[in-house]
Amino acid sequence: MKIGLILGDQLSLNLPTLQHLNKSKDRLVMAEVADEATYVKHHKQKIALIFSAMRHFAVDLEKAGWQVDYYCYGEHAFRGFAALISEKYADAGELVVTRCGEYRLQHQIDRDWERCIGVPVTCLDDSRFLCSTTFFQQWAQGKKQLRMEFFYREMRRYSGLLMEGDEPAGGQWNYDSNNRQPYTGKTPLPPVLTFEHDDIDRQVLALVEEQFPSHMGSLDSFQWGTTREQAQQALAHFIEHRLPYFGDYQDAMVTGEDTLFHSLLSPYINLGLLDPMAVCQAAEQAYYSGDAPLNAVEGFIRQIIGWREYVRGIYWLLMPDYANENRLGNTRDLPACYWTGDTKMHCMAECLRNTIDHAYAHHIQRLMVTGNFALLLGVLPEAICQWYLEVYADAFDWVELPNTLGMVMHADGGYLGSKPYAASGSYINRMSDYCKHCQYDVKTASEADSCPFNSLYWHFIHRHRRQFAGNHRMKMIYGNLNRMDEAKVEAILARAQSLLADPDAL
Ligand code: FAD
Ligand code: DLZ
Ligand code: SF4
Repeated sequence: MKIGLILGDQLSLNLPTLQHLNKSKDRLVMAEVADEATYVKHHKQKIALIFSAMRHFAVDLEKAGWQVDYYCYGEHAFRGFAALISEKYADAGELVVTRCGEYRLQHQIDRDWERCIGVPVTCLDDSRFLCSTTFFQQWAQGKKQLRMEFFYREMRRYSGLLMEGDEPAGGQWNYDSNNRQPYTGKTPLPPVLTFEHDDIDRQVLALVEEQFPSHMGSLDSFQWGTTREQAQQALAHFIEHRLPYFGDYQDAMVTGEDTLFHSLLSPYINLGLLDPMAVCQAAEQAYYSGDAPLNAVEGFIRQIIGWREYVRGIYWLLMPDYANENRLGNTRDLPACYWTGDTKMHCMAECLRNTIDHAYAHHIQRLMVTGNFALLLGVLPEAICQWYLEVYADAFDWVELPNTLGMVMHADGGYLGSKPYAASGSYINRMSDYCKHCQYDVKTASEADSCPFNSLYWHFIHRHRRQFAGNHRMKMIYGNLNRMDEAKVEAILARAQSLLADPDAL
């Protein structure tokens, strides 16, 4: 007999493990284990989503004729998979597992498992991505600089998505110049999709409340779908109600509106409940049937076959050294508000509320508010990366790390952006209504009530002038700094220093 271990983010019926095994002879193993549930202090909703989705997937597998041994949290004494398998399956002929999303666990498997477990281990490549790690390595080889846009075009050609022969649909690869407007309220907001909890959900929610009481968040507002069918409903809901305006309002932020026109599909895609290519095909279909404009559909598809595949490629190209990068030499810890949500900065309070209540924040909230603030403060990349890995329902190291360490913190020197995404309060003011509701003044940088993003932005630009003054994309910013009155610069820097002395007071 062979056994197949199915991990919590491998909930796909086309998983290579299932193709490799024979349902009439072999057994599948799924387990909720402390090593995975506590290697960081995951948000309660993230654990609940994963456990419930795992339990529902086990039912689907049994319905499809598989024999599944499922180990529920708290009902067994194994901390991790290796101990469980060596105790229960020492007589298995082979252990089959699809390669892990995260380096941490894959490294343990490669290093220890055959020796500890005493069973031959076969690792299969994960076919659920468009771009294999080998293809990405070949693509990256010999290039001085990697750029997502060029990778994305390769993926468009390879997938055939939005291609008309050899040409991109509409004649352009990228329609971002038509996107990214602030939200004015003219377009009605989409309806909210909710799912009823079944017995499995209720059992898991009670279990998580009992076993992980000190983890972030509350389960009262748990709204995630936990089955394949619900994930499909979420996709259909997005295509009908949100996709048409996805591009227009992709970067907008509005007080009290936690999702706007975003898809909320990342947890389902990352867990394996939705196939990324099928998601893109559904969006493409909406364009060809006239239900969504090209700027929206292209922008959405780019996030999935572009950014999502690109960050995974970077992760496997550069791990494990990547996780230790800190090119800006940051040392600070995260302010307490990242856990409490308690801050006078209205933009931060809004994004943190969304995070704490829903284990969600949309991309621009993550990048330009909570991320930007950590960058401007000079937080240690390890500390902010761990936070992002803990708090979002969609967070797995392979996707979180490049986004945080690379895109937000610029700690890798620039694989995900040729310049840091550092921004002052003006950007937040342009893209949101946050500043209207804030105690701080977004128009000033050196006064006692000045927007902290403004003062810290100029401090960041000033303190990193040796790294960035030669960057041609930052020439204008350094030109502005050089032209600023010396006394004004001194006053801004002094105000920033006082903020840096006590960020918890903000
Ligand atoms: P939408 O805005 O509707 O986008 C559609 C889909 O595109 C997403 O579901 C996702 O699958 C994909 N996507 C969009 N942007 C990215 C990106 N930059 N990288 C990878 N995929 C992308 N995404 C995760 O899935 N897991 C993470 O742990 C994660 N951590 C992040 C940390 C930081 C600091 C930042 C700036 C971004 C992070 N992202 C992460 C990317 C992005 O913010 C989320 O994918 C997105 O907000 C999820 O919400 P959505 O499904 O509504 O996305
Ligand atoms: C994130 C997570 C959590 C919280 N719990 C489990 C678990 O109990 N059992 C499991 O199989 N997977 C879990 N996961 C997902 C794993 O961390 C993920 O599969 C690995 O890190 C590989 O990407
Ligand atoms: Fe955020 Fe500054 Fe605007 Fe306040 S004024 S909401 S701190 S950007």
